[in-house]
Amino acid sequence: MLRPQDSPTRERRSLDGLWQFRLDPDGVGREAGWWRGRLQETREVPVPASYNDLFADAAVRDHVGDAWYQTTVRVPRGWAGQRVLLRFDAATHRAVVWVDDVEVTRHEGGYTPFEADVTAHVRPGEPIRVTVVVNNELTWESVPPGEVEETPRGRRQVYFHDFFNYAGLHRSVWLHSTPHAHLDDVTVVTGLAGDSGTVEYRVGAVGADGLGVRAVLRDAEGVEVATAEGASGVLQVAGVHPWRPGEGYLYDLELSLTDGPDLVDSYVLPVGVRTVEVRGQQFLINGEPFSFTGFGKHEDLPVRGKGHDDVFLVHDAALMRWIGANSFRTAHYPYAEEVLDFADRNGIVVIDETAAVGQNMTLAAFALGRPKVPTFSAETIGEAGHAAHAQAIRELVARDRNHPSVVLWSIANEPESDTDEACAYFEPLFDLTRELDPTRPVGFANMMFSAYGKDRLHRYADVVMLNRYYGWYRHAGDLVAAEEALEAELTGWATEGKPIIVTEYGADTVAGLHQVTPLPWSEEYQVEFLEMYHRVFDRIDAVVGEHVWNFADFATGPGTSRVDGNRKGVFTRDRRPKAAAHMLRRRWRGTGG
Ligand code: BDP
Repeated sequence: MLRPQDSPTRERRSLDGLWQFRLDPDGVGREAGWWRGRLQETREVPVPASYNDLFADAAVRDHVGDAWYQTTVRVPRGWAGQRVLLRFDAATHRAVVWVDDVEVTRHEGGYTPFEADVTAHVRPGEPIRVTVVVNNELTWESVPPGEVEETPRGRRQVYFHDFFNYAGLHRSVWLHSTPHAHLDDVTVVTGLAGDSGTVEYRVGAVGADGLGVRAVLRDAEGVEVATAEGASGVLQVAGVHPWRPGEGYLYDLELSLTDGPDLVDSYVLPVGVRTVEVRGQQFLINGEPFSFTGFGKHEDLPVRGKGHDDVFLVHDAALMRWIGANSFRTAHYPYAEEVLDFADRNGIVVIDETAAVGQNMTLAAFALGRPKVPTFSAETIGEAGHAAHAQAIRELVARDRNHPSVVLWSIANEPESDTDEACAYFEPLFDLTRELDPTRPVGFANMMFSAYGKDRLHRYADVVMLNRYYGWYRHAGDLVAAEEALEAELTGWATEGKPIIVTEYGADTVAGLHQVTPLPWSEEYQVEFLEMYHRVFDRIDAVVGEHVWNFADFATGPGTSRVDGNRKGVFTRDRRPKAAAHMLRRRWRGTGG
């Protein structure tokens, strides 16, 4: 599936804006066929956005079940004779889509795109009614997992991860056109040898029997640097300008489907020429050791929830540059593609994560005070959950494999990782990821309960990724004991011969809370906590990455350990710096101020 784009042969029309919206708390709309006509008793909601925080109404915020969206759009008159597609960049967590009275597609998984060929159901120049039912329920079969409880007060969603279950149409919706004979897939793999580069490409095409494929690579000035013919090939780039951290140099790969002298279809893919490799305990980008500085982030904003927003895309990146962050992890789900495009153009390094979070029932029992159930079993995360996880990996890799900014796949966050069941569950998922993309290392973020000596999954991973909270969930307020424990554990991990990225370390901090003697929740404690980690990191060569948890405060479900959400942000939710931001800036930029 190629993204919508305007090219000499393709056009797109955005469906973003205000849509009609109706919650379906009793779950009657599917039976009643609400897509068959104008949706009744609606209010307007913006797309893209989560619906939860738009109306000061707990029934909307905490809704469990179906939510209906509807809009109309006129198919451009000029699209006669073209294929017409309806594309959703995401619908969280699943959706069914109708064009007028016809179901055109359904999709499971809240953070990857899907589309339907609607050519047979539209007439160029005429309007269509687009109806979508978006369902936000998390179950043992979904990624992430959850459980819907029936209570006397209605249905309640329980989930095992630490961020609010925002739902809705979080990303853009498009109507777009392609020719009938068309390119439908492209993969590039890049290489570097001295000052020459290679761009290996492979395209898929439909209805293209007897047609030719031509590939033209242009540099950032638009100068043609290499050409090739055929559905696959290797372009040689003499005097290559590599993509590198801090400098997002991109070429354009123009792919054309041709019929003799005639252009049938055309698609342009930005390409960064770079290599990634794990060698010993180093993480190499373009053959040079790379150290990750930055954050685990979230897609999370006041009012918008997880709705993608270009304003905060630009602002967050500016704050990351200000502080000296060279990278981030898409905790805990694939982010909007606009975010990766921006990272590509700006040389920001990305650890790309699936939505597999909360697969740890020991942690859930501890955090939610629930009886412990097995994580991986026929009654909990079983075959269906595993299949959904595999599909989530397939869709993530298919969507993001051509982004130079993405250097590492994270296939899960803090899963159970110390049991036979976890090994049986994860080994095939690591294999699958490598089969889908042999060019990037693969890992998962390990949780403290499976500390060094206990974890059994790291043997499948190329990089050790650790989320650690010594000084917070353990040894809270005692940074001396925390420092000893952290160093002892990291020293153990360092003997594994793999690079270590500390993918989370952080302390909840209420902005404006100050203490003379640093105590948890104060700005001073956050500073001293992070400084303690840095002392330890600097003593262990295998540590090649530090990602503070979190870039900004973010919304969570209710709970006694959260005050208006998770406060481990180095910035507040509205992006004001806490004292730790200035400390990190001194460390990461080496500016002394
Ligand atoms: C880790 C999780 C992250 C949480 C964080 C925390 O990976 O999602 O928000 O801890 O507790 O367990 O702040």
